[in-house]
Amino acid sequence: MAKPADAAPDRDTLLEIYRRTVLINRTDERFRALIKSGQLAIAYYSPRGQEVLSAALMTALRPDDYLVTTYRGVHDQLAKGVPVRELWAEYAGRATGTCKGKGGPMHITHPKTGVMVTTGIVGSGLPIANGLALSSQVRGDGRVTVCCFGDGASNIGAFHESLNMASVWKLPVIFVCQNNGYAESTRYADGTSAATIADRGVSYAMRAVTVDGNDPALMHAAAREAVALARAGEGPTLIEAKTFRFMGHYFGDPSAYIPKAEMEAAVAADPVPAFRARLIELQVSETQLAAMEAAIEAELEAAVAYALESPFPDAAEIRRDVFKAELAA
Ligand SMILES: Cc1ncc(C[n+]2csc(CCOP(=O)(O)OP(=O)(O)O)c2C)c(N)n1
Ligand SMILES: [Mg+2]
Repeated sequence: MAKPADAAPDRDTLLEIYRRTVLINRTDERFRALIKSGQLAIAYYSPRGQEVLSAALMTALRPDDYLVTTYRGVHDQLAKGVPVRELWAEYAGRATGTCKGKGGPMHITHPKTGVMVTTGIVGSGLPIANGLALSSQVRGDGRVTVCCFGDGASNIGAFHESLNMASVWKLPVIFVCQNNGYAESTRYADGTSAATIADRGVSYAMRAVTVDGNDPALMHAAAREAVALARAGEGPTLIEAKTFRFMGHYFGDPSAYIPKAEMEAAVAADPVPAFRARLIELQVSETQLAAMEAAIEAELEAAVAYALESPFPDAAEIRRDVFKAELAA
């Protein structure tokens, strides 16, 4: 068995997790502002509230490890390292985007940083993640595949089939359920029979843990341990990371189905300012944090300008990258 990870990440790792957290947080803020002002017309599913989870998780990975994520995936994509400019250009449907503007927000792919699939079909990422992990097992390349999905996705048949198969074949895959308590407007307990998502791992003889996804140290430790096991050939882990989404299911969702007290409690425990306060307690200086935040905001401004100034794809592109003949041409 691989050695369990130490609980606390070192200071540099914590700072890197914070950097990714801020990048996600500010990007999300900009997306919502641009959509609201009419400068961007896209379907958008905000990960506000889930930033720390993703930043802590991806910091435990190698750049060449694979990621499969969902429509609510901008936090995962940024934390995994997709270049900010190309990411923005793709969300805006421009020819300079990661998929030449032909994927859009629901289909971000960037193999150079391991982002292999983003899908809007709930639960469909898990079997694909198994396929990626199987390819690594066969090639012996030591890569690990992380598959992110929501609590609602754990009620889809493909989730159960995939956990079973991954366990039987001891695949180097980590299933990360970002449990934000809701699937569209359905509360967890109204649609999910198991007390915890981790309980579902038991049926498949899979190592499964529940962790506070909003705690950078705990989330990072859980991810590191799962990565070490997967790389050592010890098979898959199911991580249930508890979190909350502040902005409803889709951009513009009034979230009337979330009780006011529940929302207020979540906002009071907002993981982003809590993380910043923790760094200050650890004697990281205000100046250092402010400089980091300013650098991210400058990079972001440049990326937004780059995306909005980039052209839309040419109509002649429509068939390219679809059929083999066009690929070869
Ligand atoms: C197979 C399938 N069924 C239904 C939908 C409609 N749908 C889109 S998102 C969603 C809720 C998913 O909730 P969860 O897995 O908890 O993810 P979250 O949105 O909370 O991140 C549903 C039912 C879909 N896209 N695909
Ligand atoms: Mg959910």
